[in-house]
Amino acid sequence: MLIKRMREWELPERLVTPESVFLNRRAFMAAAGASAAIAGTGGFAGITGARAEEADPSADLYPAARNEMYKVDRPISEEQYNLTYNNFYEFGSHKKIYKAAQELQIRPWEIKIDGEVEKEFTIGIDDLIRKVTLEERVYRHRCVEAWSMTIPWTGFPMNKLLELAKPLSSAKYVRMETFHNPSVAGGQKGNWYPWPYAEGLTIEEAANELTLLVTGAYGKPAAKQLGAPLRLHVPWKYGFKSIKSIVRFEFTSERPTSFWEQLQASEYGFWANVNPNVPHRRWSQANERVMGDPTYERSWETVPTLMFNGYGEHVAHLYKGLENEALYM
Ligand SMILES: Nc1nc2c(c(=O)[nH]1)N[C@H]1C(S)=C(S)[C@@H](COP(=O)(O)O)O[C@H]1N2
Ligand SMILES: [Mo]
Repeated sequence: MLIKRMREWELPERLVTPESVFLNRRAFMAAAGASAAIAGTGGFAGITGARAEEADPSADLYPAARNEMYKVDRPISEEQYNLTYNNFYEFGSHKKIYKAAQELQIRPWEIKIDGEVEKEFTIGIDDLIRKVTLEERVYRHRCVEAWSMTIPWTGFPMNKLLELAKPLSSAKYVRMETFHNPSVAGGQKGNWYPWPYAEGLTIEEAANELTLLVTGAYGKPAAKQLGAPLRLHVPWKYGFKSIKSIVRFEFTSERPTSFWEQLQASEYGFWANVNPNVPHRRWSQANERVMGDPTYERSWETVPTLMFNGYGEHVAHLYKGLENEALYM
């Protein structure tokens, strides 16, 4: 008997939200958005981040073809839930920041590539998007606060950005930075945070096939509260690594200090790989509450958290020889 060992992200099709359900919902949401715009309430448009007067120049690239390599064993989180339950401290230190985030202007949007690269340069988001091929990938997202969602991202492998950036061999890390503009992002007026938000990966992590630079979600350009026009998603790490609204990639030989690490290094480290066996200083990481999924949410059910959030087969090798580091916080 031939037994094909399934990779953890290749779980059976029947466990994924049926495409038809997803597409029907997408059609429904689009219709709801259109009627809100017509009614001039702005209510729904305020949630999606799609204002009538701001046509997204990349809209023609959506929906991108789904990469069927990446499957998960959970239904896709409800879009409306995902769009109204967010961490984006630039707009407030609570989950209901979606309205405030609509103030962010996402065009023009310049991205700086600098540090230890062959040649530093700046590129507009639309030039960048047209140099790569967008694809859709359904990924698990696990916040360090012990909740999770399952999201159909659109984006491109970060490896493509490395090809464009041409880091020197001396560059061991890439440091990423979010915009800094306290006049639109009220949270940035609070000087008790080390703005701008920053994160970092090793070059090997950035080059891993799973590491995705995200431009969209749910088959369209990303809503502002999700970190438009360009954010990271590293699905085997706690959510805070997945920096939003990136304006700079700096290549460096020194390990960067990230936003949360600077605030509280004893609780939020550089590596932050998901591990159910290593508790946070103040709570267990053994389980997670599945958000935006009616089945789980109604019952307030939690499910066990998986090592490397279920992506160990792809990434465990990155940490060989680093056993003495704080890999899991
Ligand atoms: N710039 C920036 N990026 C950020 C954050 C933030 O506050 N600011 N929060 C992080 C955290 S803690 C999580 S869980 C995810 C949340 O992404 P989501 O709102 O799309 O679920 O974004 C991450 N990226
Ligand atoms: Mo998070």
